[in-house]
Amino acid sequence: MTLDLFTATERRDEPLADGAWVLRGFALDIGQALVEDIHAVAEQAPFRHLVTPGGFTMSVAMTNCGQFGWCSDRRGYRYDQIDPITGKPWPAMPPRFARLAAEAAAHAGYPGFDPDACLVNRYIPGSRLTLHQDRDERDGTQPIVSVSLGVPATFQFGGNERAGPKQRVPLVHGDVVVWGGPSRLAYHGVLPLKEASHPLTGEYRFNITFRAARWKAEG
Ligand code: MD3
Ligand code: FE
Repeated sequence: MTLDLFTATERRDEPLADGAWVLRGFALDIGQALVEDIHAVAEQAPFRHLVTPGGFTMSVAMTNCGQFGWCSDRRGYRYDQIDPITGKPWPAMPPRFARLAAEAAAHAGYPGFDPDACLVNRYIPGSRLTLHQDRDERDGTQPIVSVSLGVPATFQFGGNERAGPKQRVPLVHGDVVVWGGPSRLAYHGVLPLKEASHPLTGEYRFNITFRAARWKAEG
């Protein structure tokens, strides 16, 4: 038998910070189905590399499903009901996604989570997310739920100020993290992905984040 140090095999809840939990292995049993759902979403709304307002092209490729999709370009960050590439609404949120998000949030103490936005991130070796806050969502009482699939990554988690101390948290296939309450506006990022291979995703890491954007067009 080969010992695989990267694959969680059991479910376990780990406190991360005030209001934030790592639910190890929470999505493990539906991991393959989630990856298939991602491919189906990407067939309708292709992965693309967004440009930041500062003019940098992101190393992480992104797409969305659900009512609202997170978008970035030279004009800024926003949520949009229309995919700027296809000109069509984002694909519907797969029922399995919505179920998982609500179950994980309830498990972590946030009952009634009803996300209207789902951002799907795709990492290749070297892709990273620099330290940032997720502050484009209007309902600060709702958590964010994130699901990690495929190749493992190191997540960086800080406090409510950019300069504060940071924890490093390994996230592997099937891990779910719920961020709410006092942690909702914490700075966070993902270190450059290392080269590795996962049986379900090859060299890729996928991360799905569920959000209550509650965006209104009038700003
Ligand atoms: C902590 N994605 O898409 S998910 C993002 O792994 C993003 O792709 C990362 O950060 C990824 O914005 C990390 C974990 C995450 C998401 C939202 C948070 C952590 C968070 C909001 C507040 C605090
Ligand atoms: Fe984020």
